[in-house]
Amino acid sequence: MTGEPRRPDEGERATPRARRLLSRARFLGLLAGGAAVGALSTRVFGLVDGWRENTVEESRPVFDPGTYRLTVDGLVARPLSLDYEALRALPAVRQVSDFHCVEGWMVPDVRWDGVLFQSLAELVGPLPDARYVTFHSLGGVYRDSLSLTQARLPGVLIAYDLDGAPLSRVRGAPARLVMPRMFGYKGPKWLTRVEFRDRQDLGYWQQRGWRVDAWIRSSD
Ligand SMILES: Nc1nc2c(c(=O)[nH]1)N[C@H]1C(S)=C(S)[C@@H](COP(=O)(O)O)O[C@H]1N2
Ligand SMILES: [Mo]
Repeated sequence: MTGEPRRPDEGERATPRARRLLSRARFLGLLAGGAAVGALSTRVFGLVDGWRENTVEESRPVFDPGTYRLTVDGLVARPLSLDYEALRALPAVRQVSDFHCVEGWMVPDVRWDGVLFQSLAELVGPLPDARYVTFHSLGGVYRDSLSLTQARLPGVLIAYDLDGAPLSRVRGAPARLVMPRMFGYKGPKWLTRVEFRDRQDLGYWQQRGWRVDAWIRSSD
């Protein structure tokens, strides 16, 4: 995982396609060796772009650029409400990381562009009691949370572009949380509210028994 300021020419130097295909092939090879053929077949779509959709909402939330707001509120000195353009106008970074779902699939070398959580936190000024952050999706069905310390780790991003293009509806347009050191369920798609709190809120999957801290490597 890397996090660095975006440079305009970076797209040209992006991870060579060959490397991505190779690591994908390795991943599929591992699956073929270690898992049932049935499990492999459910991942065959991965040959197309690597992603499998995981959406619990009955229908995917719709992003309307005219009415969309990213609200940043709760225990902060200066609450914010950003429309899509204002979000995109904030200083941006590019971050490259492997995306892991706890179900066992992953997408290597995903390029995300967006705003560092840390930059957003500086803008709003968390109050002393703000120790947790809840990330809410449009539609009110899905949310998840991090401690403020976790959210401030390098590479934690409110992402709006994936591999150089704006997020599609299925990937969570217009923005999703990316926490590259944790499993994918910690990153709500269709992000609409970032809420600073004094206690940790239980997210959608935590209410159903999944761990609050979903580090990809347990040694972390
Ligand atoms: N709003 C919302 N965000 C979500 C989810 C969801 O169901 N709804 N699923 C999570 C899980 S479990 C994963 S692995 C990733 C999947 O992202 P994808 O559907 O773009 O592959 O989104 C996460 N964010
Ligand atoms: Mo997931």
